[in-house]
Amino acid sequence: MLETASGNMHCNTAQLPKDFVWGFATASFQIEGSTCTDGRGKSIWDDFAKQPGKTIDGRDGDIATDSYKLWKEDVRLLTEYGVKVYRFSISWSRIIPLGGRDDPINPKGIQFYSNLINSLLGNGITPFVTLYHWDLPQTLHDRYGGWLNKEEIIQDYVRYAKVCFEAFGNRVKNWITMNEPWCISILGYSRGLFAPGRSSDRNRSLEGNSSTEPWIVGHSVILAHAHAVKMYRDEFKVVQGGQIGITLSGNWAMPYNNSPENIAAAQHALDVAEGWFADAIYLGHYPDYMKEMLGDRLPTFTPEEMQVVSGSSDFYGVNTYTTNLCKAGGTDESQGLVDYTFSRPDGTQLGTQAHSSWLQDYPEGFRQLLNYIWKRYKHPIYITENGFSVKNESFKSIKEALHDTDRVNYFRGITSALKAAVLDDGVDVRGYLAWSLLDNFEWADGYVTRFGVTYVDYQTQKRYPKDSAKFLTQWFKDNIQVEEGHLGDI
Ligand code: PNW
Repeated sequence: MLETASGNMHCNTAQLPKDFVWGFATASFQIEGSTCTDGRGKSIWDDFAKQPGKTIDGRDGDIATDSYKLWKEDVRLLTEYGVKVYRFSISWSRIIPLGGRDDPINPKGIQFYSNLINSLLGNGITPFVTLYHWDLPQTLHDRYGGWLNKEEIIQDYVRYAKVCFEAFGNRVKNWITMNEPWCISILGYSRGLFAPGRSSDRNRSLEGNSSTEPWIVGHSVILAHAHAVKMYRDEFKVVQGGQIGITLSGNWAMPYNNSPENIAAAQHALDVAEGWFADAIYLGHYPDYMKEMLGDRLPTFTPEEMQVVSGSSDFYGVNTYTTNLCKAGGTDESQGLVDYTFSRPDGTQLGTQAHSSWLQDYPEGFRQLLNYIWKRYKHPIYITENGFSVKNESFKSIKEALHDTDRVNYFRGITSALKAAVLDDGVDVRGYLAWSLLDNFEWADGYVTRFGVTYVDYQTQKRYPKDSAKFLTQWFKDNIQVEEGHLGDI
């Protein structure tokens, strides 16, 4: 009936298993707006985005896609697209405006997410909930330095997580503790591009130390994650029965050419981009290469801490967008002293260039990454983000932008690579979430860079499905087995 890339004609084996889930992802600060509504406290992104020069278009997150008000419209879109799951994040400072373990809980914040969750479930959509997608309560940063203060932040994060499990855990069965610790640490505390914007570069920031702070922050994030997971497993899992894990950034790294240095460089790039967190969490230690590179600037885990960290994720959540060609000899520790390029030795480009400078389309790298993660970490994989920003989409008319051919091509390549990884290579991928449901606040890029499968007209906040939304809807309809299959395993 259906034919796969490998030419398999059997109906069922040509499709992803019936419990494979797909949907879209968003994050609180990127879509909600209403930053001063119903008792929400400030996050570190509120004022950061307002400082001159922090976002490309000088715009902030005060309105975003207005989803705090328009969330029913978002759920309607999800229903129209026929998704099985939706990944969103909770704004910590809506739940606990001042953030800390002794600070009051905001019932209106709880109510907002509770309504959203009920509405999703009522429409047959399973929520995947991220607890932390970069919007640290401002107060915690001001009080004690936020992620720089391990002892304090662990306790405050664990209490916040507990409040969420108590309030939503009867209905939410899929928890993601953290989104992309690499970005939290490197972009926030080394390059200074993301809040809180700390860096050794004094043109960028009056405070910060790029050679020490990112590694301290990464360490705190791992420990806060691990303690929250321990608490979930000890106090909630038996009754609530959900799963909990972490989401890591994971672009594929490919040697620039066959030279031994560049082959080693590609592994070094993976050791820092993924291994920093994944080796600690799934394998029980930091990568040797990081210890070598950083010496005593890399914090160490006590045996008691490692006890909590090791095995602290039920699955591997991966956010992946592109592939980097890797050349040895760079000076950037956050990339493992590796230079990245998209230009092959013969001068050709790896793939189609996105609006984001760091992103080109290369689906074969996606398949290789999935194989690498599965073989090395041996945990079920959820792709928690994957997507493409079409070049100059913001400068096109709406009508033109809706025909997002480069994004459709991107998803066409990715979906076929996904199918090959699952069906031909045997990689245990359980779900796929595209980034993003909507065009939204793209952090330091402001609103210029668009990742949505739905166009948002920021003048009216009207939403318009792009061709890519239709493509994904149709593809997953065609490529996941249906329950009432004639060959069903009843
Ligand atoms: C992710 N890179 O960040 C984030 O989780 C989203 O909030 C964001 O909107 C999305 O990707 C698109 O940027 C990334 O340098 C940041 O490869 C940087 C990279 C990848 C993802």
